[in-house]
Amino acid sequence: MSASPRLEGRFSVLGIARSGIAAANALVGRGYRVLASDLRSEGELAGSLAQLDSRVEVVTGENRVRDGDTVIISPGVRPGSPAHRAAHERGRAVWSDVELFWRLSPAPMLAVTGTDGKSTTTALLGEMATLAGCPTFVGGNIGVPLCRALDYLTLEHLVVAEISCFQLIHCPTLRPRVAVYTNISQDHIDYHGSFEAYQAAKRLLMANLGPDETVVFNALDTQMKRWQWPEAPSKLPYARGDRPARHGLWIEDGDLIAAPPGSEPVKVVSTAEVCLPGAHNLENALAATGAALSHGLPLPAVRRALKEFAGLEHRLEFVLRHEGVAYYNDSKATNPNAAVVGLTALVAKRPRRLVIIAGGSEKGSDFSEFAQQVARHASGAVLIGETGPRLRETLLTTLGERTSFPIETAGDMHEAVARSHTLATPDGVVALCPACASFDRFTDFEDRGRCFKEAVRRLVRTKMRQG
Ligand code: UMA
Repeated sequence: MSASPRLEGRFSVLGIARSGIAAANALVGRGYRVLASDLRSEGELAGSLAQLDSRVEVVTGENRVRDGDTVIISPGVRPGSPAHRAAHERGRAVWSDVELFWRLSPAPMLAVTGTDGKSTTTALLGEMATLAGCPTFVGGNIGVPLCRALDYLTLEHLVVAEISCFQLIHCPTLRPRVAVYTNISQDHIDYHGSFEAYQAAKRLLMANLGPDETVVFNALDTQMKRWQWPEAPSKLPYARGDRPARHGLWIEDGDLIAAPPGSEPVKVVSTAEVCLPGAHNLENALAATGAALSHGLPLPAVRRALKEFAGLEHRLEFVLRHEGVAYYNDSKATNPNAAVVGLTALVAKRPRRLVIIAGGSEKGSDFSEFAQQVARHASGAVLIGETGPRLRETLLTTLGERTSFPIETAGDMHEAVARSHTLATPDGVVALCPACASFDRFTDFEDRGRCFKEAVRRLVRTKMRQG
C-alpha cells in the first residue's frame, strides 16, 4: 500500500452515523485528534457510539466545532442549519467524508452522480470491474461509507463511488478518473434552495477534471443539454436512441453499441440480453458501459455483467405474488421523476392494473407530472406520510371528473398494503412508488422498503391463516 498523504491539524466530525463514524475512525487510526458530535442524545446514538473508535472524543445532544479544526460534515447536515453555519464560521475547511476519502485513498475512482439511476449504475459498473478481475470497492451514497475501506485499499484497487449532491458541495479537490452523469431532474430543492443550485452542486463532480479524465453523460437529458461543459476532460455521451457523437454509446437495431475514443463502433450486447428490467435501465446500462470502457475494462467482463446483473434491493424489486397480485418494492423512488420511471416500467406489460402506494416526507417537490402519470397508468392509489394530503389534492385536481378513481389514505405501511390489496385486481400489481423521501416515518428508504416487504409478507401470512 502507498503511504497516505499527511493531513494537517485536528478534526471536528459533525454527525455520528454511517459516514461520520467511518471518517472519525479513519482519522484517529492515522493518529489525528478527532471530536465527533451529534444532535441526537447518547441513548439514541447507542448503536452508533458502539462502532466508534474509543480514541474519538464524543459530544452528544449538540453539534460542536473546535476553532480552526477541519470539519468533516455529514451529508445530512443541511445548509443554513446551526451546525452548517458553525462549520463554515469556525472550521479551517469544511469537507464531506468523500473529500476526506479522496485525499487519503491510493486507489483510482470512477464516480457516478445524477438524479436517478445512480445506485444501479454504480452497482453495475462495480460488477463490470469485479468480473474484469479488478479488486473493486463499491461505496458512497449507495449506502457504504467510502472511508470504511481506507484501511485496505491499495493502488491496484478500483473504487466505484456513488456521490450525492449533499457530498459534492463539500468536495473542493475531488478528481475521479471518470465522472458519470445519469440524468438531472428536480430533487432536494428544500436542501439547495433552487433547481439551479442543485445542478450547480452536481456539476462539481467535474470541476477539477483534466485531459486525462472523462465525463460520461446522457446526451438526451433536457437539463444537461443546456450545461456548459468544461474544456479539459474527454466527453463520452450516450443516448437511448441515435448515435449522439462520433465517440459515444447508443442503441441501434436493438443492439447496444459503443464507440469509445480510439475505437470503431462495436456491438456490446443486444438490448434483449440486458438483464435489468425496464427501458430506463438501458440508460443505466449505457452509462456503466461507457464508464467501464473509458477506464479500459475489457469488453467480455462488461458484456457478462450486463447479461447477469439483475438489479438492487428497493429498485423495482419483485417481492412476491399473492392471489394473483404481484408486489414490487420501489422504495428508492424518492422523487417524483424516479417514481414515474418505475411506474412506467411496471405498467408496460399490464396497463391500468397498478395500485400505487405513494407519499413520504416533504421536500418541496412538484407532483403535477407524477399525478398525471398515476391518473393515466394506475387504477388506484393509497397515500401515506407527511405529503399524503398534498399528493391527494394534486391527484384530485388532475383527475377532475374521474371520481371513480380510488384514492385512499393509510396511517402506516401495514394498513397501506392491506388497502392496496383490496383495491388490486387479480393479475394486477401493487407497488410502493413513494415519489418522496422516507424521513417522516423511517430511518431511510431501505428501512421503508424493508417495512413494505414485511407488511406484504404479513398480509400473506394473515390471509393464509384465514384460509
Ligand atoms: N445530524 C447532526 N446535525 C445536523 C443534522 C444531522 O448531528 O444538523 C446527525 C443526525 O442526528 C445523524 C447524522 O447526523 O446522526 C446523520 O447523518 P447522515 O444523514 O449524513 O447519515 P449517514 O448514515 O452518514 O448517511 C450518509 C448519507 N445520508 C444522506 O445523504 C442524508 C447516505 O445517503 C449514504 O448512504 C451514507 O452517508 C454513506 O455514504 C442516503 C441518502 O438519503 C441513502 N442520500 C440522499 C439520496 O440518495 O437522495 C442524498
